[in-house]
Amino acid sequence: MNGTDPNWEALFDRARAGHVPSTSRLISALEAHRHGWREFLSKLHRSGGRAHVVGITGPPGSGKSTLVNALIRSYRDQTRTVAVIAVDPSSSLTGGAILGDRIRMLEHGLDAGVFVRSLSTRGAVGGVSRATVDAAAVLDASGWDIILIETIGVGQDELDIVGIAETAVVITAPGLGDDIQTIKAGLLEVADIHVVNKADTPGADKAVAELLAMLSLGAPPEVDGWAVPTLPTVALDGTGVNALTSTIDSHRTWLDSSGESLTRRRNSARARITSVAKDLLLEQIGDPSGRVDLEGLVESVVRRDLDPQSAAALLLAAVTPTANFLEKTG
Ligand SMILES: Nc1nc2c(ncn2[C@@H]2O[C@H](COP(=O)(O)OP(=O)(O)OP(=O)(O)O)[C@@H](O)[C@H]2O)c(=O)[nH]1
Ligand SMILES: [Mg+2]
Repeated sequence: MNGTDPNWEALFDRARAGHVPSTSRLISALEAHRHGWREFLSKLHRSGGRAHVVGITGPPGSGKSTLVNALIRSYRDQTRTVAVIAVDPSSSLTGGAILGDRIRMLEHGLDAGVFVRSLSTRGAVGGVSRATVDAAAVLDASGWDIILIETIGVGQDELDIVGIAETAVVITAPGLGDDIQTIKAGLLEVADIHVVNKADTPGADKAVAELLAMLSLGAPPEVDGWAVPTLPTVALDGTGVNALTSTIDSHRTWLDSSGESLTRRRNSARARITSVAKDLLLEQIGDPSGRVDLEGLVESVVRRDLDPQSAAALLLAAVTPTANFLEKTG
């Protein structure tokens, strides 16, 4: 792009035709907030809503990357296209993830039906959850059938990412120290499907039993007709992976037929609108050339001529009535 503005339309046309480098460039340009990103995102929204977005979440070393690899194979056998967003693999405690991504890319690298992209929590303007939503929007609008988002799911930002997925698959495995306890309570609640990976290793039966016991104590295992299943897999050799893809499909069918899909889309639209609105306000407030005399308000509050609550109200009043956020920040 030679430092000039990205040609969003041309890139998008090529991305939709399946040109992977253009898809990569669009994701990078959005991540870096290159000129015109906001208008492009607005347009993308109209072309989206077809892909099945699936979150793959679990503690470090549970086998997420290996399972993603096996899922890719299963989906490709069904001639469906798969795009993967691996969130912050560099934060891995096991250290093997980046290598895993490389291997995955090598293995599927010549297959035009597979796209793999890593996003780091460092470097994404506005945070990794925003970068992930934007990347998923590009992939969805470009016509990918399945979008897998791999994340460790530890921090709040990552729980937000799980919320982006229509189907949340939570993985655990025996032998991860505290075993089942390594799944955070928050993750248990968001799981649509539980996977106990490494079913070939000792302790797998115990891990499944513990998980079932924990599920019967915590979140209700059945929500409006969807009984959250627990599936054993061996990601290394693909055992149980076809059963997993068909369970993921069943979940999508249930989402659509129960009306839960609409509820989730509403919730995510609501969260997205308010989060973007907050970003827009913060940009306006921080704009040094703006109408807002933030430093003047600061001095008044320090002198106690004004209290912070009133100053904040004055700030918002100065920002909102005349602001054209879309024009200003494009
Ligand atoms: N025995 C056995 N080992 C597995 C299985 N799946 C993955 N592993 C191994 O477990 C280790 C971790 O697998 P990864 O796929 O990198 O796990 P991850 O959850 O992506 O790990 P991070 O990205 O570091 O959080 C690797 O050595 C894998 O070979 C399995 O089904 N059985
Ligand atoms: Mg990994």
